[in-house]
Amino acid sequence: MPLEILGKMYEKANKEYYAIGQFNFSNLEFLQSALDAAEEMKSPVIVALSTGAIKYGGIKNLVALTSTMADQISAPVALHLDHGATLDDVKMCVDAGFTSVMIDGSHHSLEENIKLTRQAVDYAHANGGITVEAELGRLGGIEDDVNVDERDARLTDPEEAVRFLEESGCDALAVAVGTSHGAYKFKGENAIDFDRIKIIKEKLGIPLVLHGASSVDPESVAQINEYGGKIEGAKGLDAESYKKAIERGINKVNIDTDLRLRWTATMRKLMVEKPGEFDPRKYLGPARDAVKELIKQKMKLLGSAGMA
Ligand code: PH4
Ligand code: ZN
Repeated sequence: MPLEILGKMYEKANKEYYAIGQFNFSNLEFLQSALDAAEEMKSPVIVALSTGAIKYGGIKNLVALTSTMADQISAPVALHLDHGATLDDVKMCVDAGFTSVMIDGSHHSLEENIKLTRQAVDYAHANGGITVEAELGRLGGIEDDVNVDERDARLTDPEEAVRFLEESGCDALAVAVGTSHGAYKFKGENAIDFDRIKIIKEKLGIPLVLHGASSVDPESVAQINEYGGKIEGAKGLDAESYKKAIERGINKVNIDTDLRLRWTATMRKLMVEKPGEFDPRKYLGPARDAVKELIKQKMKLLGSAGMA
């Protein structure tokens, strides 16, 4: 199928309370993993490029690859810009054929964030009805905060979110509820403000997005360390947290770190076990398969399997 507008994929997910996985990529193999998983699981899928990934692979190459590959499968695929920082980022991706963009104005004041998001929405909607995700609040662990006022100042404020939606016109909102990017999310138990998700969903009704949602699978971390790596104190979301977040209204779950960890674990093991191997296909292939299996498990967990 041709690349699908993400807003269309959201309609069913929002109504039926399941989430679609966003899987970041910057090369052929990660893209193959995500699309093959989607086809096998009959799941919608979002593949995403950050500005860093675009710089790495080249926008024309990556868009051509994605749309050519999406054309050959029947599962719906959306191509999304992750954490666009400027209006120029958004325009570049809309013009290049992305079907969803994120404008991340969360580091600006509320007024500036609204203004920037409104400009992104006007451009994206006028040029192909492209879906726009915005972000309100700051990502980051909440257990580290000593004081509740400080914590609340960083997490997404439900009343502010109502004003933000009315004035920016965004289609989906990334909420700050205690998750963070990378492999070191929590020191102790998962500390996510699930009630906040529910309150925001009730007030807004639009698809909500959970960034920093990797599980940081202990098996991958252990395998990396066993074969010469050094990753200490890594921790991510447990399966129960996915369930609770999705029940309360999360419709898009961003996963990148988990794919990187599984990839690295597979490669490290192969490099050690087969020191004479120098055909890249012999180690890139198994890493690609391992990432595909991981994505299939995620699709089941998120409830998107069987929804294509
Ligand atoms: N993301 C991924 C951001 C990747 O610049 P970059 O290519 O490294 O950016 O938006 C997530 O929310 C992923 O969360 P995770 O780290 O928990 O997988
Ligand atoms: Zn993110």
